[in-house]
Amino acid sequence: MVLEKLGGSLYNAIQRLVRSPVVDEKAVKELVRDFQRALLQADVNVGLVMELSQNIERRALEEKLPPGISRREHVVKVIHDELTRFLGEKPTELKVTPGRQNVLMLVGIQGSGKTTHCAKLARYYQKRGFKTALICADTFRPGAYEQLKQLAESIKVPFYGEPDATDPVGVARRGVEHFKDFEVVILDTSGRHKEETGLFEEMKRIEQAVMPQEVILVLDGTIGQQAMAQAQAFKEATKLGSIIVSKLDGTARGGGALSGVAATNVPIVFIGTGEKVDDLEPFVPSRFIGRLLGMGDIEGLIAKVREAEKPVTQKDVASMLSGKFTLQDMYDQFEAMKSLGPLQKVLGMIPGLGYQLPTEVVENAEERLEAWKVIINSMTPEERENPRLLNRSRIQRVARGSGRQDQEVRELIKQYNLMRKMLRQMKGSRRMRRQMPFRAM
Ligand SMILES: Nc1nc2c(ncn2[C@@H]2O[C@H](COP(=O)(O)OP(=O)(O)OP(=O)(O)O)[C@@H](O)[C@H]2O)c(=O)[nH]1
Ligand SMILES: [Mg+2]
Repeated sequence: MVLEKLGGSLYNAIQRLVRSPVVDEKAVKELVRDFQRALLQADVNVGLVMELSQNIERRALEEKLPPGISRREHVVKVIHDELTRFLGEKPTELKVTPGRQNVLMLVGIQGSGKTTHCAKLARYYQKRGFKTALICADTFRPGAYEQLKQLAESIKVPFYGEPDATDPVGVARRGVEHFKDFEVVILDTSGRHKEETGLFEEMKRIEQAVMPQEVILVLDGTIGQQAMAQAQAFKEATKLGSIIVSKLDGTARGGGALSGVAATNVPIVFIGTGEKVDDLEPFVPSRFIGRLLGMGDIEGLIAKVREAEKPVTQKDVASMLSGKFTLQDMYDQFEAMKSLGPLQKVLGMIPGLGYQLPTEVVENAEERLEAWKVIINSMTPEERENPRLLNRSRIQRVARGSGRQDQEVRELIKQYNLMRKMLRQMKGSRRMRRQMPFRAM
């Protein structure tokens, strides 16, 4: 929950700046301070936070404004730019050349998710039509052979391993030879602590023996500050080409991973978002930045909000807050949200809102929208404007007219009353108004 608050607080800080009547030096400095606090809490390395925030402050205060751009827009853009520059502009793709053998060697410390991500990568390339195979060169951990073998079988990817082998270098070499007609050959290695020089030696020997096209570090997204030291240690020991950040499905925002990446200059290519073989996503920096800041997919959100602006600007949220809020307004509000995508997801993109709407309102809203539409259409215009008119006999009439149960009509009215109450509470609360969707940004 601390992390959610963090995202919300940064979002609020940016919103405060966006709405403040003057964007002066003081406002920028305040924002930069909030920004630092947020990043530090997200576990980003102190040195990097300082560098980033100094860049932001300097650019925000000194740069000449591009034509047609306001100071406040410029500041928000500078923040986004700096973060993006930090993580790389564009998504980096793994270089895999069709028609020849590409050996991808996965390395990382114990339990970081190497074996799991070998299988995920195999699945990923298999789906894209590459002739793919898996090799287990982990002779260190008992059970490693079985684990990868079973994963390989579950996705029907050819597998090479030697259950009783003790020399991982030999296994790796024979495996790569065995799959010489394959295009994507993924090599699992044993887990190692960065202190264990013996195991590091093993990794280097495997690398020399099979000359992989790509050495990929699997970095646990939940380890925080240790990520930097870890990434650096691996970069020194091998020809590290790219990074996969695993376990980003939990509460971790991956601030540590950000530090690790900046320290090594090695691009993140994928993120792991679960234990299953399909839980792998190409890494998109802007999305990650949003996640790190608790702002969701910023670009996606901005685009979607723009798209959805029209129907909502007519029904101005402010006028809703000023007291009049009819059933029709509620319906329009939910309908507009639906057009943005799954309701819950959209709400999750707006920190502060997701957990301030009563969950009953959010959870089943999407499913109920269709039913609500029919029910509301069966009401008279007066009833829609003033739902208080809906007494028992009117409810029965509406239910019959819409082919629904009385209970469902009552439920709709209950939801309406809940939402109206919530809006009343929000009325006058400037903080909350800032967090309303559709007026954001
Ligand atoms: N939630 C989640 N769990 C993951 C993810 N990736 C791996 N895991 C889990 O993390 C644990 C360790 O994963 P492995 O793939 O066995 O890790 P490893 O690096 O091969 O471990 P060693 O071979 O012992 O060094 C397992 O329980 C996996 O299910 C992920 O992206 N999300
Ligand atoms: Mg393993």
